Amino acid sequence: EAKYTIILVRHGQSQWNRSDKFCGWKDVHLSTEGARQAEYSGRLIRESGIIPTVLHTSRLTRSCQTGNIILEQLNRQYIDIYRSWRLNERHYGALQGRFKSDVLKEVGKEKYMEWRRAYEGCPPLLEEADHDDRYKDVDQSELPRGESLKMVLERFLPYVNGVLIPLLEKDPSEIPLLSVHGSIVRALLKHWFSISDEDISGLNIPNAIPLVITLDKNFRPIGEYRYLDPQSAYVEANKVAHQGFGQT
Ligand code: DG2
Repeated sequence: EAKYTIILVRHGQSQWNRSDKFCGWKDVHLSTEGARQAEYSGRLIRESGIIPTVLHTSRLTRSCQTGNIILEQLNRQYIDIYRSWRLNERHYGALQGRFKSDVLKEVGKEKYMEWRRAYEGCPPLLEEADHDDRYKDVDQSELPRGESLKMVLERFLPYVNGVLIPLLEKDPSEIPLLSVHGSIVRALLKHWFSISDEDISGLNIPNAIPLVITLDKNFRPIGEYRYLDPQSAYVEANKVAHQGFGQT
């Protein structure tokens, strides 16, 4: 029996998604198209009738902007917002700021895909973590210098078990909206839907198409997750998969 409903969305197109650059923890804003996508996302949520009552987002501007635009569309800007570095995108290490096509040319398809999509694929690390005021509440030794999806899952689960789930247990009628990043959505789906290490590498998340998950009283998923616009989700996820490979 369904007890909890959660909405997940990857932010709209960022300026670096648009120019095909690795972004990770770099604080890049939405593109004009990304803001438009976020509006569409808000409309989809409104039309679904599944109206979020609390927003969870990262400490990166692109997911905060997306969450704000969605709440504006829903006329719900007053709801509580939780922000955490644990919901940040995967840290892309030394690849951050580089063009995907350049990295592909430099290291070849196998390594490129391993860094982008293998569960344990860790990009080359930065020498120093990003010491930024927005992370001043975080134990600095916990700040990543580059992460695999597995490492993302490990730093993200304390948030699920320590914040998201307790809030739902307190009030099961809450509908959390997670306005987050590609890797956070992949990590969450892997965790809840027990996707294998191998299969997760084929899963790509489109920008700004919300997906809905229902869970039973033990926080186990009921049925599949569903995109609110499955057709666009399919087309857009395919484009994500091909980033860096040019137009062919
Ligand atoms: C992208 C993902 O993350 O890139 O960090 O560049 O969701 O914040 O746009 P997001 C990035 P890929 O792993 O899809 O190459």
